[in-house]
Amino acid sequence: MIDLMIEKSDVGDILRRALDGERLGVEDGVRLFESNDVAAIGAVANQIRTRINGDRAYYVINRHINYTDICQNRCRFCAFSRSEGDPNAYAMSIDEIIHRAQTQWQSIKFTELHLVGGLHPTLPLSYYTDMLSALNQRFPTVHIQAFTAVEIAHIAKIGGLSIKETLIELRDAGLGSIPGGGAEVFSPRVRSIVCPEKMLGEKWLDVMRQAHELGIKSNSTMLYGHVETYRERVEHMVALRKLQDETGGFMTFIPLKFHAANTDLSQLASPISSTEDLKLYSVSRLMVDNIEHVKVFWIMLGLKLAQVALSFGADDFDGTVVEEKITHRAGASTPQGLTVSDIKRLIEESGHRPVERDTVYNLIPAGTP
Ligand code: V47
Ligand code: SF4
Repeated sequence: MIDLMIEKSDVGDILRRALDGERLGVEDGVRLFESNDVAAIGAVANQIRTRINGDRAYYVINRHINYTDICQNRCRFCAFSRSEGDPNAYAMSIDEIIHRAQTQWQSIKFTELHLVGGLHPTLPLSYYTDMLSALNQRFPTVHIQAFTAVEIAHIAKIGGLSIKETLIELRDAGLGSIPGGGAEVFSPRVRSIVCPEKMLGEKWLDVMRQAHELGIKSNSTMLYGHVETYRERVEHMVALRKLQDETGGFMTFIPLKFHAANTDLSQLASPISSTEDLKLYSVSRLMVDNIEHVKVFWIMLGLKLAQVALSFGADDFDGTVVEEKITHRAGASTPQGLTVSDIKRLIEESGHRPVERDTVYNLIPAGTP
């Protein structure tokens, strides 16, 4: 069946090479995006996904906390951030962060805390290290995934330390791994339009390189569906793949679908169809051949399409999340969180086997409290 699909496809030559384990180039990726044969591209991506991860679809019991929405970058695609002095802006105290996690802990024993916030102009380095130490002390068994590469570069500047020194301070205070945000699209053209104040893509890659060299694993992302071209998407993926060849420190690649409501780009962005979304998951699986997992963050893609994406290259459904502000302020209609039984049901309905993992993809045997 798959052979017939490949034979008939306008990108059959590329799909055959991908299936044979050959690395694809930028021109191949661009042609895949230009093709309308999502069925054949998806079938091959699914075959490769199954080779790597079998019929497993991973999930994690986690709790997101967006500790502050005050941000000096004010990216044009971001509906979450506010300026300092805005009466609606917030910055949580360490006690408040602990309290939020604690409230959740009473009903569900999460294995991961996921902390992402804005670039606060004045909070000192000790705020971040104290936050990690306090969480680590209160929840010693929980993995703390915190601070995007952009936040880490900002914390370094605030603390007057190098990136390496900052990473060591954060690690010693309890940082387990780094989320994938802040990558957006590496192209300087795209960044100058959608996030002119944000650090360059090269800097993002450099922070990740240094983290990986210290043994701190991370995720990687690409924010798609705004002004980027197919080529810029593919070049972004190839840049991640190149760093992964060097360090092996990326655990997962997460395409993040742009939500336009309440952002400065609401007029500019062209809406992305579900077919295009699925193609993007499939092309990701084919291009980023050395990152083991492709995650569908159900909050951003929507539950039903996230289920389908598990057959188009994705193998990870992320988690229970509980509270999410970044996409919801930009118009997401998904719930803020899911129960474990909801996640398992959604994965099973999609024809896959739900497997609980911890943040760094150790499998958690069923029935573990
Ligand atoms: O860098 C901001 C994205 C990221 C919008 O590692 C938006 O598992 C869509 O780091 N529409 C921050 N996306 C969140 C982040 C993250 C999210 C999910 C999973 C993981 C992980 C990390 O959120 C930002 C940006 O790329 N973002 N605004 C928006 N309007
Ligand atoms: Fe700030 Fe992150 Fe929003 Fe950009 S995406 S404005 S860095 S919170």
